[in-house]
Amino acid sequence: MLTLPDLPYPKDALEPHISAKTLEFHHDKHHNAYVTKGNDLLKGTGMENEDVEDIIKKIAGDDSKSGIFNNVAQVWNHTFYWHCMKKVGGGKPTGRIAEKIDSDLGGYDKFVEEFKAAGAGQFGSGWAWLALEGDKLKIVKTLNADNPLTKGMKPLLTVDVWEHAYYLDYQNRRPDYLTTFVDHLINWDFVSKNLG
Ligand code: MN3
Repeated sequence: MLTLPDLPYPKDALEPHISAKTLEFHHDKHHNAYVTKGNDLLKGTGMENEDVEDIIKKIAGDDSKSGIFNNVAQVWNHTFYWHCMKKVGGGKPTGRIAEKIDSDLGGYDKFVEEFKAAGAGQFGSGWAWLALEGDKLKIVKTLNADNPLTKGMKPLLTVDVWEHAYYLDYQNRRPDYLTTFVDHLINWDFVSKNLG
């Protein structure tokens, strides 16, 4: 059973970077639609009560279940994405995540460059991620609903680069949205928690 979680902050908390209007559409309409559609499609499959991450890993790549996968993965991705942002976030992190970024990715500036390039370079709809592959940080981009769980990686941070995530505020300027995300929105406390 998929559920729509509340946003972890008020709808206007991320203004002026992401408007309340965007969050209203993105959470109340888009995320909610994935929950509704996903639950409809899960009915009668025997997977109704399974853990969302388990379903994603189990049916990834199965063409006969792509409709279920797309909706279930989009539910997980969005719930994760909301927590990746906070009011007055962004900028250079500290602590173990900062040390890992230095050792695995060549430093914060390099992370920024590669993460933004992944988001800007994802043709069409998708997501850019910071993930752990084994013990190493990796920046990856995924198409549509796909996420790093399907490749055995552990997601630490994501940015939604579907147009619905930024079009009301940035129109076609996806690179500006990505720059704002990195400079003002990333919730490094959440990323650090995911790193463990
Ligand atoms: Mn979205």
